[in-house]
Amino acid sequence: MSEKKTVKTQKQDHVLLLTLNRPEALNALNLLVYKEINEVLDEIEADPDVKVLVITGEGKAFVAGADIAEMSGMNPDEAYAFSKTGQNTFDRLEALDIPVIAAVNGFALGGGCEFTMACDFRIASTRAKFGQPELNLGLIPGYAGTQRLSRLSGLGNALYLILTAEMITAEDALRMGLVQKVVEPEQLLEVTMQLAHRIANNGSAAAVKAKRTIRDGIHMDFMMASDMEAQEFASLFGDAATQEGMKAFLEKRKPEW
Ligand code: CO8
Repeated sequence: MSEKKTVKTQKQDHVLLLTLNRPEALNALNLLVYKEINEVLDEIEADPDVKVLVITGEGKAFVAGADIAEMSGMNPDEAYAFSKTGQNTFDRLEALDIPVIAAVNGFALGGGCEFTMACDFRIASTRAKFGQPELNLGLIPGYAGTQRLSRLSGLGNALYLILTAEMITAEDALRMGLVQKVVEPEQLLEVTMQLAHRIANNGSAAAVKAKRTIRDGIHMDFMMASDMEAQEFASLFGDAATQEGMKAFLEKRKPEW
């Protein structure tokens, strides 16, 4: 991976760890950060050896939102373009073949909370804080937070968080279904990387198909989506790893992948 100013990457076996690295501004999202995240996504798409992406933040924030300093001078056309830059980047994360896990180390506010929601699931440190504080700035979420939050946490929680602009703890986020697991800060990366390695080593073709089937299916009618599932399920029977997975179970041994 090439050298970047606002993000760092580190590859461990088949897992790529992407660290947002602008701690002096609490990893706030500006155009350079988006450009560099997109460069990393280009590199991931060109490297079949990367099977899971983990994203975290340097310092006390995951991401404290869109960069308010950069945003404050924008006219409506520029604000629309900035919103679309964020939306397109997060849509790309969702559309990435491989699973993406957010390891939420600290503040995940506004665009930061929206960023975590575009990842496939979220593991949070007890220090993490979530919120959509845009109303405090006279704004509404602009990176599809109005849509993803209600899908992940339900309509009442989305309306509550966006209308009150309240900052909530990781435990509250867990209760709302916004995060899947809460761990002590010193365990965050260890636990998340273990999960990532487990997914990477567990028949990665199946992980890609599982993500795609769930992500595409949510936008479809139930009958069409379940038929797509049957087709994707069946297509794995041509895969050597699938045959090995079932054979190993019957032979009471671990699969050799
Ligand atoms: N943008 C730019 N700089 C930021 C941001 C941000 N979102 N958040 C923090 N910073 C900067 C601070 O200005 C400060 O810089 P400096 O040291 O130069 O003064 C530095 O980071 C450290 O921050 P604090 O001193 O404020 O740290 P605290 O620990 O006291 O407070 C908080 C931490 C509570 C997280 C506080 O920084 C805060 O409230 N930040 C803003 C949170 C926020 O409102 N986020 C939402 C932003 S809006 C948004 O995300 C909309 C997304 C959709 C955009 C659509 C495009 C148009």
